Amino acid sequence: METVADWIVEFLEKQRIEFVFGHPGGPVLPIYEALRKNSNVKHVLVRHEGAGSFMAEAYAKLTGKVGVCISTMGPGAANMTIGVATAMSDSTPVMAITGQLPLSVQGRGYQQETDHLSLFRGITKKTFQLKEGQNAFRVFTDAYRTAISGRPGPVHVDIPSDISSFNGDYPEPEVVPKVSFGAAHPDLLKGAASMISESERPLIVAGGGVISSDASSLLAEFSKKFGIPVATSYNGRGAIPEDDDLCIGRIGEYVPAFRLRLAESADLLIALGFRFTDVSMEGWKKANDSKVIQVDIDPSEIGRNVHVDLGLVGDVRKTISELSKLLLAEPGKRREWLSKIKEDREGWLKTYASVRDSSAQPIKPQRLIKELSEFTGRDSIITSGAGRAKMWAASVLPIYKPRSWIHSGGYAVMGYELPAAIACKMVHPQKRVVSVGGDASFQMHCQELATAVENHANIVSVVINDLSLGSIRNSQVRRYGNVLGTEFNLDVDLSKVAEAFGAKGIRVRRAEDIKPSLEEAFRTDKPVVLDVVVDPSETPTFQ
Ligand SMILES: Cc1ncc(C[n+]2csc(CCOP(=O)(O)OP(=O)(O)O)c2C)c(N)n1
Ligand SMILES: [Mg+2]
Repeated sequence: METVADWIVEFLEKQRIEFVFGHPGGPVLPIYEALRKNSNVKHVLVRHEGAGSFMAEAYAKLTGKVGVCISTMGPGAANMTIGVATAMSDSTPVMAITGQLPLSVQGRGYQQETDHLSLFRGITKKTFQLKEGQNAFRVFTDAYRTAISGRPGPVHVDIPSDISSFNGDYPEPEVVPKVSFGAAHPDLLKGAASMISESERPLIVAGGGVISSDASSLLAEFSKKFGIPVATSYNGRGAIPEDDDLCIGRIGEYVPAFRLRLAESADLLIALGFRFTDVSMEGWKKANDSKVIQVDIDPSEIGRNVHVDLGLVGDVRKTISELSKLLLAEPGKRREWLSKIKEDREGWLKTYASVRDSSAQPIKPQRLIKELSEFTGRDSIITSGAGRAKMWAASVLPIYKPRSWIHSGGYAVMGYELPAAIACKMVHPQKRVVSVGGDASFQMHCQELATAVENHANIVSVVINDLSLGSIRNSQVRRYGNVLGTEFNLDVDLSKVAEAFGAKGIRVRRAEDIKPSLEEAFRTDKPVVLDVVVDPSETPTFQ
């Protein structure tokens, strides 16, 4: 005999989930008791359930496993929604568990009673409530399977406290295999192969689907073998190293203009798990006579935002693998197109160099990012959330590997980067993990520095401090010529905030201090906040 809660924790252990991020209240205590007894699934006590849900989301993006967050009923559940919504935007497999009143007293308006299923319905693939002790294990398994199957995404499981503490005999938990899709249909693959062979200037646009289907190394091979360059979305960053000759870089908002002109001159776009969203399409238009092949695991995404000439429904990795069998390697064929890409990129780097190396006071964010990139190198994990600060990281801080750019993606949510970095550091304590965010964003979840200190998650949090909600302030000035509600009057010394939580804080004001401060940060045996006061007039718009 064991409780449903014991079984759930054993089930998570069986799926090799190492961390559960949560903050308890009365109705989830049976689950906490089960977690206490199991030393292989570690509970991470967060200061705010929103941060817990961000950590679960980042854990899933980093590891490809399911991220689990847990809260009490009512206010805890409401706080937890933000990371779940983030997961929904980015197709991240997350399981949000809420405690609930016992079934016998539901519907009587007890303290904190909330309809959790309605609360989570619009931000999950599916919501579940465990209503019977005897079959709870089946429903829970189904919820988990839903999160990882097909196009992954978040699920919510509501657990009344009388169910979590229900005693019974349940089958041993088993590993739940991912129900995945195969490659697209062979006839369509043949069509795609002939479109690619005929194309003179093809361009692969790689989205988050390349990362989540673990297709990155295959993509790099494919691109090289057939001479097809690659551009990415925010979520596709790391699908191919950004310094690869065949990589144009991220396209869409806030990128160097040459990338957009190159995308416009392609005669064939091969979209791989790429959704042609507004942010990826900003600043450029597909040429009228260019063709589009779109591969996606979700049929509803095909043709959703642009006209598609050939849609392939299937797993991206398996589809690339099958497609490469149908194509002839002709590395010399598109020499002109490929050398133009290289030249344009090198040309842009030269023009960008002057501001990147600037020692002006106040600090130019471009200089900060350049210095930072020398410390992050090829093997770090970078997290980021929203605002101008994230644009800098998303535009000019190079990313080289899949699952090393952990970003709030489609939801573009403030407050994400710090909790996300903590989760990543807990998984990879030996790697450098750096969060890059703005001052406003940092102040949304800076309380999690305490969680970082408690868990020895020695992240480096780089705050690009312009004493404002910079990106929104910019839009206000542009549209109305005035500002309201986008400037802070109080200059909070974030380095002192860090110290109060037991982390190290360094405030940086001069360009020449950036490097020594970073050296110190990466040497320190504690989480570090680098509060970098920057020139607020700089925006991440590039020539
Ligand atoms: C939770 C949340 N609230 C509001 C917004 C809207 N928003 C986007 S960027 C931004 C300002 C961010 O300021 P900061 O973090 O300091 O970055 P900056 O733009 O100044 O570099 C705001 C308010 C958001 N994306 N997420
Ligand atoms: Mg700011």
